[in-house]
Amino acid sequence: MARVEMFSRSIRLTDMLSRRLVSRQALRSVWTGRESLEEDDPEVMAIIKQEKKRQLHGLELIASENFASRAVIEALGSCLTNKYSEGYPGARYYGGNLFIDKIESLCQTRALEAFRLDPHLWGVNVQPYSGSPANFEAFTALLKPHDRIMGLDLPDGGHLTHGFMTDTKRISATSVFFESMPYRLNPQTGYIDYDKLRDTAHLFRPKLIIAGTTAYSRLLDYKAYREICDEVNAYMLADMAHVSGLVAANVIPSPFDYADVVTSTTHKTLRGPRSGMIFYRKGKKGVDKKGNDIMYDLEKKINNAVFPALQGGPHEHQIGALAVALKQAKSPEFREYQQQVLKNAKVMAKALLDKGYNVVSGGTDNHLVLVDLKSKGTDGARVERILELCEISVNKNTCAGDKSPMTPGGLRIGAPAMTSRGMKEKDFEKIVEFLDHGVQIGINAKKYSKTLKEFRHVVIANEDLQAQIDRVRAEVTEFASQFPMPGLDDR
Ligand code: DSN
Repeated sequence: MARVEMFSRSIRLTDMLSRRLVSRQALRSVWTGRESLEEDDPEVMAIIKQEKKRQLHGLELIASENFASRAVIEALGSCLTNKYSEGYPGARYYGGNLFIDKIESLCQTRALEAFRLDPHLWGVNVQPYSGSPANFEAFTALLKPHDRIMGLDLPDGGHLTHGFMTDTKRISATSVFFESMPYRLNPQTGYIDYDKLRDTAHLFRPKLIIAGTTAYSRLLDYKAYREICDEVNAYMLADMAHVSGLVAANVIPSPFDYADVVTSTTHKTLRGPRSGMIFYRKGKKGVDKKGNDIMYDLEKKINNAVFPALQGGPHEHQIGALAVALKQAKSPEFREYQQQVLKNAKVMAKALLDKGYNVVSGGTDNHLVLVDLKSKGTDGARVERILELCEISVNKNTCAGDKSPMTPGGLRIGAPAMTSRGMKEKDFEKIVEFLDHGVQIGINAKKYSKTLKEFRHVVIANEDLQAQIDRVRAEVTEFASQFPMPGLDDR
């Protein structure tokens, strides 16, 4: 072949290849929606990878957190996220809900089964987006604006939505739209003071009393709540968010034996997606003076409060994922897991007591331990920060009598998440060693700093403290990385 012809063929070939390359690049630059997250948004993907690494390498001890299973995460990231379905199964405001109806009905059925409830006596709404909406929805259903409620005070272990307000300010919307009166712990014992609750209820005459906690390590006396509610003619609402997994596994007493309404989140001990549920009584409530049946009227009120009063389209991907978690909650493996959670929390409480810590109420009957660090000369905020630098996640928490939620005296420590990674009693003893090291570093760091701001600066600027933190962090990550992570691959 002549050199000129060879040359022009090679030019044509180069042109063709570069045209192909350009068109491929052009194609690549056209967004189709089928790109993986890695291809589509490397920035978000990189942050997710960092968070995954944090979860894999650290010790997760926040009492309200857990690790959802792979099946739950798959349902959560499914096509169910695409659908609008305002209304309820069989009565929607949008077409195309045949399968969504099946998912939501299945979730309702499984919710009742998971808590061993007779569908003639109990119903459930699985649409609340999470626990705080569920509580406000339940209050809206049962009460008129400015009706009176009583809940455990937040510094004593109650939740914001149980009517929290300070001396000068109404903080939670539940204290703005309803009139709230707290009940508290007995400061000597660290247990709920039911006598005082009864006396206050007789004076305040609430329309609803909440039996629920977020930082209380003892079992609730649901029978006592029921009696007090009956004495003052109040609804009894149990918020079992923290303990719903333990209740489903039947390893602690159930609020369903006594309450009129039960609310819950679904991602704590229950190990589901982040979502909420409201259970309500159905059927016969009693008999009036003339001998006529009095029926519960909660179903319509609760359903209307969720939709259309306070929510729009339900998050059916959450509902699908919750259905998966509720099936898991009926398994023998789930019961074994919850039994292990109780054992691990007990071991943790004992190990802390043995090291001279002030464990509120002297121990635990559930999944968490509350430690009051004031007697150690430090506080929850400082220790939370040190532990965070050591790859241990806990949260600062008020103990009864604490004024500031930003620098409270306490630390709340939970067993559910690390038990989900397979940790047993001896591993929780090791965890207490790590916690103790963190507290000692916090106590040392406090010597160099007066304010929390100075403290935060000192712990990263002081080389000696840094070296101590680095040592603990290295041990923590080596220890935690040995345990498999449910729901995520280990890369
Ligand atoms: N934020 C939850 C907890 O940590 O207890 C309650 O909603």
